[in-house]
Amino acid sequence: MKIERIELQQLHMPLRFRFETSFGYTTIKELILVSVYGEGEVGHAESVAMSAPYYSEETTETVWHMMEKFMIPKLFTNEIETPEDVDRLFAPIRRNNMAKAALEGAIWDLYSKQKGISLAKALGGEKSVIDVGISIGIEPTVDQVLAKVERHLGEGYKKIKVKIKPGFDVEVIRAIRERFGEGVPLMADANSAYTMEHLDVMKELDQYGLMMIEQPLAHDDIIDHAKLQRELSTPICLDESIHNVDDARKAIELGSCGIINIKVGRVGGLTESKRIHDLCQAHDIPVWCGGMIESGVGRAHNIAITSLPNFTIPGDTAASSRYWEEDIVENGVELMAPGQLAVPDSPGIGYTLNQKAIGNYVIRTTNFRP
Ligand code: OSB
Ligand code: MG
Repeated sequence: MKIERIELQQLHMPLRFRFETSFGYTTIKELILVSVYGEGEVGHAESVAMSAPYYSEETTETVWHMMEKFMIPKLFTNEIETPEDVDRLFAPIRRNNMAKAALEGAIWDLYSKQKGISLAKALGGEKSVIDVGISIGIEPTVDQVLAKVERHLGEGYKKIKVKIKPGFDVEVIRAIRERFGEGVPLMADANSAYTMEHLDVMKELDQYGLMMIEQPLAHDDIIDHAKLQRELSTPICLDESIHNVDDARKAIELGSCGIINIKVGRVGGLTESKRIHDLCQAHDIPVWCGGMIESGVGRAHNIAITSLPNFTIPGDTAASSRYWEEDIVENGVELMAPGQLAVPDSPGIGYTLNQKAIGNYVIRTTNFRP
């Protein structure tokens, strides 16, 4: 694969609603759109890092810096035959997984376009349709959460995830169960807002038949999560704590979780996502694809990885129109049936960029050449 040009574009996309989690809120999503040009094709991906280092240590600015100073130069000075070569090339660079994943993902898209196959197929995915869920943020009142749950259940989403934090947890879950019943596939995501001191709250949550509790404890912990898991019958799902396949192996070995949330950006790319998927499959640990408030480009990548067989739990890839007035892919990523997205079978990510929309959101563009 000859890489002729790499374009980075920083976009600021206003969200249709304020998305609040236990670590902060987002009203404008900053992202870096990566376009890699080679042999008449172009591959795209986006960096999912947030504006500020509260979900992970990376930010929009650190991603740009790492790509410009260290990663793009490697791509221009080494032979690349497959996306796996990119994974190997970036391995000596410590962490900075979201920066790595954005470049590696664009090269996966380019590679599958050059081969004339879908990204899903290039990754080994076989599904043509995926079930998806939705992640509902922290709202000013429990009633406002209930209104959102009602709306999104009406759209057929197959999993309802609600964000919790100390003081906004049991009450929310109880209200959802009382109003919508035991049958709703429901889970809670704490984004590391609790410690073992909150064991009583966790045990209360354990009474509500949740599909899982996501990342209750520290972002860098797998030891306390193992202790907590032994106290609960609800599976723990790890998000922030898992950065690579070795983290996943250790968490499984320790019994720190029963489920893993795979986010392509958090684990450094599609190649590593596949490794984690395969390891979890071998250990009967189901996985699902998390979300980072992506544009349609990131959504398309999420759909492709979710087409792999051990993604048996609906992920957070909701429809574009939930987030954006206008997405940066033509027609947006929209539900084909209630709670379901189609896996495109056209080459690469299967979505065309909407250049006019990109023009409305872009605040910085730089081109790099060998
Ligand atoms: O923890 O899964 C998370 C958004 C930003 C950062 C972290 C998380 C999330 C979400 C949103 O839950 C998922 C989405 O709708 O994209
Ligand atoms: Mg999470």
